[in-house]
Amino acid sequence: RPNRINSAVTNGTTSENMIFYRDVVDGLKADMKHLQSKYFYDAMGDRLFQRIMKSSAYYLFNCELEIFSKRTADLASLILQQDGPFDLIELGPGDCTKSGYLLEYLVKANADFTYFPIDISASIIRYIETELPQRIPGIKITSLEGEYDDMLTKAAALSAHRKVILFLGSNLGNMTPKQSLTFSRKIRSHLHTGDLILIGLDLKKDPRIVLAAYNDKEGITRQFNLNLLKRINRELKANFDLSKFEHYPTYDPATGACKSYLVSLEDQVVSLIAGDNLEMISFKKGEPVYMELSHKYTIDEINRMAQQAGFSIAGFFYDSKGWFVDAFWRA
Ligand code: AVJ
Repeated sequence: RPNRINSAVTNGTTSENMIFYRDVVDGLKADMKHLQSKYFYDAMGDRLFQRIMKSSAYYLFNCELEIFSKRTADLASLILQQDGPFDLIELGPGDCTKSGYLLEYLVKANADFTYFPIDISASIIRYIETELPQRIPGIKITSLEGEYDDMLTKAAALSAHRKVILFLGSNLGNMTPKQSLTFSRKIRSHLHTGDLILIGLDLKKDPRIVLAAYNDKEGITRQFNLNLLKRINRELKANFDLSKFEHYPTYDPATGACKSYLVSLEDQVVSLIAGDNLEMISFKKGEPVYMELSHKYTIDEINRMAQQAGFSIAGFFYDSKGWFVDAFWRA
């Protein structure tokens, strides 16, 4: 039976709602209106992201799945190079489709480890707790429901063994390169010399391929972005009219910044309510709301980040197209 550790503020309490409210209002009152993409993942957002991963345009998932399904033994051998029990901590595991290959391999190899999935989504954590033990009998799980930062601190406090961290799916790409470096240093501060992190990052490539991944023809990514307005309507008693905003993805091949916006199609005012607070936000016709960054890197940029965060490079795994990399960094 999996253990579970929760943080107080991610239990559906009012304080969680107030944090969401403050983040949304602060973001929408800023000069450059913005929302935080971590809020995409309510139950519907989880489902839409699942559909994005199955769409042919969103190559990131297929590339990394290829690495995990075809190079499982090589990934595992890097982890098993060092002796002794270890803790395998995954940030943002989703449904473990990719990491599942590695987990299953390690369990079958009788590796002595506990799996710590960290996710902000309660439905993801529940899914992992029920499904994973059936898929991989014998796996030891302690789930951590909450934000990466808080839960990583908890995991580090709980862990008495060497650590291997998985941070897959270009999840780090949601942070700016500067924030990513800060976050990498933070992870490093929780690790001991010799500990490993396996980090999945999307590589700079033909800009048309990148842009198409965030502009699928079925319009799932469009729905994925608009769904955050729906969530705000429901949870913060707002009155966004989804038909008055349009999904606008961009990619700058020079910086590697792939950004998506929702553009207001007319002058409009939207109201939000939390407790006794009422906020009115006005939008100009053509005004963008910055929704998400999905940053793309070169190998040199990835190596530089690793070094600046206090890691050495322990190995690279590419998909056959060379579009995506899973990089092992050693503390
Ligand atoms: C889950 C954050 C890696 O940025 O590529 C997919 C989310 N956004 N399509 C990404 C996403 C639009 C995805 N990450």
